[in-house]
Amino acid sequence: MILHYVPGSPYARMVRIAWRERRIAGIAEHETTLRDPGSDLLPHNPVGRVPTLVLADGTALSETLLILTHLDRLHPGPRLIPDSPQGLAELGQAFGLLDGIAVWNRELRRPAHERSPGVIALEQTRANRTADRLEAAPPHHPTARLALACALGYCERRHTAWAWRQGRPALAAWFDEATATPLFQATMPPISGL
Ligand SMILES: N[C@@H](CCC(=O)N[C@@H](CS)C(=O)NCC(=O)O)C(=O)O
Repeated sequence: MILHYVPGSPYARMVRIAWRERRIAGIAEHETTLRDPGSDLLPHNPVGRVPTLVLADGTALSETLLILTHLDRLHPGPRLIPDSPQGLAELGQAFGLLDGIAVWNRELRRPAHERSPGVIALEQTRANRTADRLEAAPPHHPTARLALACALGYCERRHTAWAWRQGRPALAAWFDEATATPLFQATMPPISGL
C-alpha cells in the first residue's frame, strides 16, 4: 500500500500518525503534489486530494475517515473509528473545525480582490465558537484527539491568521501536551507564511 501525502496536509497527517501508532505493516509513503496537472497522484485518484491510500490491487481510497475505516481492518488494537456516539460526536466536531479552517485558509490564499469577506467572517465565527466549546470540553476519544491536534497544528504553522490560543489557556495546554510526542514532532507541517 502506498499513502500519498503532502507534508502540509493536516488530513494526511492524521493518517500518517494513525498507521504508525497502530503499527500497521505494509504501508509506504509517497510525497506528491497538489493542484498540479502533472501530479503523480492523478492517475490513481482523479479527485487529486490527499490523503490517498493506494492498495495493492490499485484501489485508491480517499477521504481521511474512509481510510481510517480501512486501517481498522488491518490491526487488532482499539478501533480508530469510535464505537460510541460520544466518540463519534467528538470526531465530527474536530473534522468540522478543520473543514471550516480549510475553507477560511483557501480564501486567504486567493488574491486579495478575489477574497470573500463574508466567507472569512463565517468561518472565523465557526472556528471561534467551536474552539470555545473545546476550551471547556476537550475530546476524550483518541482519534478525535488526533484530529483536533492535527487541526490546531495546522493553525500553528499554516493558518496563523487565527490566534486560536488567545483566551483559551486550557485548549493551548491540551494541545501542547497532546503534540509533545515523537510522531507529532516527526510530522510537523512546514510553515506556510499564512
Ligand atoms: N475531506 C477530505 C479533505 C482532504 C483535503 O482537502 N486535502 C487537501 C490537502 S489538506 C487537498 O488534497 N487539497 C487538494 C486540492 O484541494 O486540490 C478528507 O477528509 O480527507
